[in-house]
Amino acid sequence: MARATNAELAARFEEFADLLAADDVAYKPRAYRRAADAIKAHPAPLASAVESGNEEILETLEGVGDAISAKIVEYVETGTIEELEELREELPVDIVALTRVEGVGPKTVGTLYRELGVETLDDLEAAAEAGEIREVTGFGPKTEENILENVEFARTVGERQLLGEARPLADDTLAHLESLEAVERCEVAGSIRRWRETIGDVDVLVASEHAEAVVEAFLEWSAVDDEIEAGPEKASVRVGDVRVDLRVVVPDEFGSALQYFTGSKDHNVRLRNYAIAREMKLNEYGAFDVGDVADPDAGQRVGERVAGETEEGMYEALGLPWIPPELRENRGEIDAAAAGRLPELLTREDVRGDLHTHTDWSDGATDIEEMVAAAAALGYEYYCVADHAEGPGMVGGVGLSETEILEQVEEIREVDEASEITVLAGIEANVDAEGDIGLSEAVIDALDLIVASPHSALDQDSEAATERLLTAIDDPAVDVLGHPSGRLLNQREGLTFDAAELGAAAAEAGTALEVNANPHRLDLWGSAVQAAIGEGATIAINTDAHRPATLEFVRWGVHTARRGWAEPADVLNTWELEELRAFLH
Ligand code: DGT
Ligand code: CA
Ligand code: CA
Ligand code: ZN
Repeated sequence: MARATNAELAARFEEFADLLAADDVAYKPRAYRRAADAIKAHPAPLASAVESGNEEILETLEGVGDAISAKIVEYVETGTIEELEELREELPVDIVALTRVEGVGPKTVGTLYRELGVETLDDLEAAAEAGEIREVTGFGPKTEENILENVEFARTVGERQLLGEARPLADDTLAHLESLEAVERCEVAGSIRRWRETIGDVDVLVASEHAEAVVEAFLEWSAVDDEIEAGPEKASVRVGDVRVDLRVVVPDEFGSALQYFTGSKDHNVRLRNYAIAREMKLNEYGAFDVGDVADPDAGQRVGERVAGETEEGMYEALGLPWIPPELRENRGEIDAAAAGRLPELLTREDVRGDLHTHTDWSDGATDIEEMVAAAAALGYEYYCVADHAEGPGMVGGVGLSETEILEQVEEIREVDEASEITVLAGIEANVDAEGDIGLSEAVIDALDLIVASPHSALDQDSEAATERLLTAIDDPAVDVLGHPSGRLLNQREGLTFDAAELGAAAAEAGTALEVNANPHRLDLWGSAVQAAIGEGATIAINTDAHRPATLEFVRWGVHTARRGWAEPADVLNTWELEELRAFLH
């Protein structure tokens, strides 16, 4: 048995908490969830500590006492927790899948199991379709409708990893491989090289004359939890929840393999057809001139090999410039390359500031000064504090009242005076279901920048959502429409709309559309950014940071904007301060 990772341990306690909640047990679920959070956040593998007799470390975790620590030890030593097994027998429901349906929590799962025998997503869908759910006490037609709308989405999520989680792992994998003598070159491929917002698996490509030695060293890497499969030139392993595929090729074929395994599949299909029309043949082994070949399909290596060692060479063989991986989604990049009109994509160095960030005035972790100091350390020229205003979607006193906003503006002005960078006074207002932001003229006048974001009624239909967002875009007070869809990757689909329509309105109104760089959001996303800037819209790449460290989320935002073909001029926060000021309300 492979050693349990912290992620795996945490998942067990989350399941435990959900099953207890489904069983209507009080208090315990919350305790188990807290323990799961502490386990996840712990920097070193707890299982190794337990195995080497350092069980005391468990009790230092927040929310972990004798009982939970005994269960951790039990799981590490036996691979199961007896109490959890009993609970699973008592409640044989696929709690993880069922609770992925928006609006369905553990308690609902418990009720629907007891009343209707619902155990799986299929059972849930069947019960909703048969109209059985509305008959259960406490449920109604609205719940049933919700379930029918969201069950399909729940089926597709949960299987993919967030870019923000998988990319650091990919970077670690590269660092490990680069340290090996046998490795001449290595690169990530697949969706992670294209910076897709979610990742099915991590693909890694190595150039080496000694494939078996590379595979062996890969399998022995200490981060590997499980071997999935292995052969002489490739291997697949599991690291935490992520599958990593390694492929080793000879250096002479590295470029063609990299091009092939980067995808996307649609890009490759289009590129191969482009090649065929030019009497060329393209595959993972190279680019081949097949002009003089009777049957180009006779084998993989027919014709004269003209490229393959480098990826640039592969595109060059077709008369094309190299195409950045973020663009390889078959959204017009091959035609643009052929016409010499590829965008000059922005880079992180182009970003001069962050326009949507939080402090402990609302739900951030630290004060204004600390956030500003962190922004200055990143080399930013300007920085906007945009804490939450009170309003729809803000609960538990998180949002600031108008009086508090005006107080905060004064403090921001003081910090600005003392700071080497320009600090702008902003707010994150709430776009209500009708598109109104609910701020008085006095407050609007006192602020430099207003981000307006939807935080409530995120299950509106497309028509209502579009009208709502267009109203906010057209509001002269609004400078940036924050996380326009309100989606949470793997959790919530959010509002749906035609991004070109929003983009056209935003261009007209002089409102920027946000690419929220939080890896759980990435909202807007590549295709939406492309559609919006195609209509002349300006975007803003903001981290929505709630603590200094997450200002680094800008990395995910920049690559997401690149997936949307963004050039520096398309991005508000690459502009000089004076240009930015002229754009604001
Ligand atoms: P993922 O892992 O689901 O996030 O997406 P990808 O794009 O990483 O897909 P993956 O891991 O299945 O394969 C990596 C790349 O290899 C893919 O982007 C294109 C290439 N590839 C794999 N299988 C095929 C195939 O059957 N046909 C073509 N044209 N390309 C393929
Ligand atoms: Ca992949
Ligand atoms: Ca793969
Ligand atoms: Zn926010």
